[in-house]
Amino acid sequence: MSQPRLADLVIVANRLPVDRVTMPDGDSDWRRSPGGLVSALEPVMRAHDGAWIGWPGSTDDADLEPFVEDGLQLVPVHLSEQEVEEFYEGFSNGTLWPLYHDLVAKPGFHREWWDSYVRVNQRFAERAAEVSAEGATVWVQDYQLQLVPQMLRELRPDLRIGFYLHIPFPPAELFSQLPWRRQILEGLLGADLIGFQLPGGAGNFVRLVRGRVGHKTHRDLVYLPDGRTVKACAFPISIDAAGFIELARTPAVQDRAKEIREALGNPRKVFLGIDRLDYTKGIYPRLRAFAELIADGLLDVEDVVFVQVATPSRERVEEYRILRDEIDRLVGRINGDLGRIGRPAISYLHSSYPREEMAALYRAADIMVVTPYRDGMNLVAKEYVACRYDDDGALVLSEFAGAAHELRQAYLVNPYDINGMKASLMEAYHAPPKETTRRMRAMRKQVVDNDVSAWAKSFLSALADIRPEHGKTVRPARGE
Ligand code: GDG
Repeated sequence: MSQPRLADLVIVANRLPVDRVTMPDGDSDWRRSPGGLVSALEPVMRAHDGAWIGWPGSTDDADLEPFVEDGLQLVPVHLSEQEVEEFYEGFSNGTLWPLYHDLVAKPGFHREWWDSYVRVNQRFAERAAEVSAEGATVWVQDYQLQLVPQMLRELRPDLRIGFYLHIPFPPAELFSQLPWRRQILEGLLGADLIGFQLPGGAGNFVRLVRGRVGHKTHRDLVYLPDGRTVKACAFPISIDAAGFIELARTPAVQDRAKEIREALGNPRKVFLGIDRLDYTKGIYPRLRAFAELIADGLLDVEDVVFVQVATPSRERVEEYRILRDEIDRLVGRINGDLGRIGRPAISYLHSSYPREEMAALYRAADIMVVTPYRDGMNLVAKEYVACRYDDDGALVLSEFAGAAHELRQAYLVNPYDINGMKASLMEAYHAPPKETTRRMRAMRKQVVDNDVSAWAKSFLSALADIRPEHGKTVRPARGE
């Protein structure tokens, strides 16, 4: 394999920030995926000659060499079909995902999945070791790669290593079910700084390290026997707020928002849900609550509609197939029972859309409904808030989403409490404009003041501060 240039900043994530697209002439090319992580890290990546290590998303790319796309240096890690099944769909999404989300579904514990997780993490660590310059900063992302920090430290003790977990970190009572709990904790402790969405996750981690690994801890610090100190604290992630506001203000998006409302029959109020079709997102109870309000006669399909976008996700994992069938059946039953000609109660879209269409949907919706059973943050809630540049609209938000800790002025709900959700949906529906404006203004200030670039800067500068004696520091340059 050809050697890429050595980089001072290396991002290690399960996926590369690009998708393969097939051109009209049949050739294939790469297109940048629109995620907030890429836009947040792009300026700092450019300033520090950064590299991004990740899986290109298909198993056909075994011989793919490192390449440069749109100025970003990308280093592919190959996964075989079996590794996709065991490491990605298996251990990552069939074991860790449900375990870290309050056991909303039952995790599978399979030794061959774990073996594959170890092997793939080792491969990522080796790639990171190869492309990092002396004293470089390496930032490992998310639950698929929790062993990489320690594996990488063994290969390259000179590196400064950060880790960020995008999903919740569970309490000891749940985490302790994991047969490989100690290996995961030790894997993470290879990092100098471990970032979580919320202080609660950081606290869970430190308590577990004290109890299960036996290291000394004090507040957010862990003291290792080799003299290293590891810091574990919260860095709530955010969105490219300015980018969303700019997009929402474009005439094309505004026109499209009008068009969407017209296509829906110009209802008095549009309710909206946008989620990956995932069992953690609480799509089922939210649609039930809305349907009951119609059945109770408190809402009328002549006045309201619920638009639910469910982006296809992890479709080869059994639980996700079951969920899809459940939601299909529920929507069919609700529309069959409660809809009228040209007036379905729920307009259900199982599809993904370009960013412009997402912004138009956010602009078209009067009430955004985000009701996960458990969610690390939930960026959809923040995107909706950013797009409401005239301070109107209401957000109904689960108290179990990380975002609820910042968006205190949302209508907060417990997704397990259908009656409570019905009451909050009605409160948001009847709220006078003065009230919704007051709430939205406060939430918008929160999102605009704490955007994703502030998140990346604060993580990287905390990482630079931990081992100041250590080689070059990667600090975002001013004005980025
Ligand atoms: C994980 C954690 C944490 C969705 N459908 C389309 C589309 N999206 C975009 C949204 C949003 C993102 O995907 C989803 O982010 P969420 O935060 O809502 O949820 P997860 O995917 O579960 O993300 C979560 C996050 O990581 C970041 O740390 O907040 O808690 O679970 O940006 O806009 N984008 C486009 N078309 C779609 O159809 N273009």
